[in-house]
Amino acid sequence: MIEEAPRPGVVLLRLNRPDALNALNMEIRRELAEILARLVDDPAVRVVVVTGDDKAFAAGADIKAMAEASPTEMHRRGLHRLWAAVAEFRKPMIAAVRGFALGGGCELALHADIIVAGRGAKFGLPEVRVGIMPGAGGTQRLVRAVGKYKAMKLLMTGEQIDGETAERWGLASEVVDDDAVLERALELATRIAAGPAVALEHIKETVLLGADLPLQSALALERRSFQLLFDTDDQREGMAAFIERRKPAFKGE
Ligand code: DAK
Repeated sequence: MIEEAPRPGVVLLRLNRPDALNALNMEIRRELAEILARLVDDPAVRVVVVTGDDKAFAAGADIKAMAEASPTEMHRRGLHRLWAAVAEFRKPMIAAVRGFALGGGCELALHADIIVAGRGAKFGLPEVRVGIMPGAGGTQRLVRAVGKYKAMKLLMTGEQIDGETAERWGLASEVVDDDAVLERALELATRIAAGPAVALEHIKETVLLGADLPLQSALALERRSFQLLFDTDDQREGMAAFIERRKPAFKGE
C-alpha cells in the first residue's frame, strides 16, 4: 500500500500489487486495516481516497491464496475483522476506480461513500465463476445500490459492467475519462476536507445506519445528530460566515 498526502487533510491510499491486478492478499488487507485504524483517529486527516492503478482498482480476493483453504482456515484468517476497519471508518472515503473492481475489489469500492469511476472501469462480482459467492457485503451493499434485478444479474452471471453503466445504475457517483479519475476524486476530497468534519461524520453515520432502520427511527436518529451539531464551533462559524457574507473557515471542531 502506498500512502500519500496529496492535499491538505486528504490521504491517498494506492493498492500496490500490480503483478496480481491488486488482488487482496492477507498482507494488503492487514495493511489497509491498520492504516485506516490509524487515520480514523488522526484529526488532521479529513478524507481518504482509495485507488489502485490504471489496470485495476483490485481484481478481488487473492484466489491463489484461498484455493486450498478449509472452512476452519478461512475462519482463522478472520477476514471479517479486517473488513470491519473499512466498514467502521467514520470519515468520508472516496474510491477512485480505474480498471477492474471485481469481487472483493468491488466490495471495497462499495464501502466508499463516493465512487468516481473511469469510463473503462470494470465492476463485477464474479465469485460465482469460481464456485463461491461474495463474502464482504457484496450481496447486501450491491442490492442497496442498484436494486434487486440488476444486482442479481451481476451476482448470478459474474458479468462485468463498465464505468458508464455503473454510473447509470447508481453504482458510481460520477463517471469521467480514465485519466481524469484520480484528479476528480482528489478535487472532491479537497472540497470535502475543507468542510465541517463533525457534520460530515454525522452525515455518513446517519445515512448508513438510517438505511437499515424503520423510517421513524431513522428520522429520530437524524434529528438527534442534527441537534448535536449545534454543539460544534463549525456550526457557529458556518452560520456566522453566511450572515457576514464570507467563506466559512471550518476547523473540524
Ligand atoms: N487472485 C489472484 N491472482 C489474480 C487475481 C485474483 N483475484 N486476479 C488476477 N490475478 C493475477 C493473474 O493470476 C495473473 O497472474 P500471473 O498468472 O501473471 O502470475 C495476473 O494477475 C494478471 O491477470 P490475468 O493474466 O488474468 O489478466 P487478464 O487481463 O487476462 O484478466 C481478469 C483480468 C481480472 C479478468 C482476470 O485476472 C480475472 O478473472 N481475475 C479474477 C477475478 C475474480 O474472480 N475475482 C473475484 C475473486 S473472489 C471474504 C470476503 C471477500 C472475499 C472472500 C472472502 N471473507 C470475509 C471471508 C472475496 C472473494 C473474491 O473476491
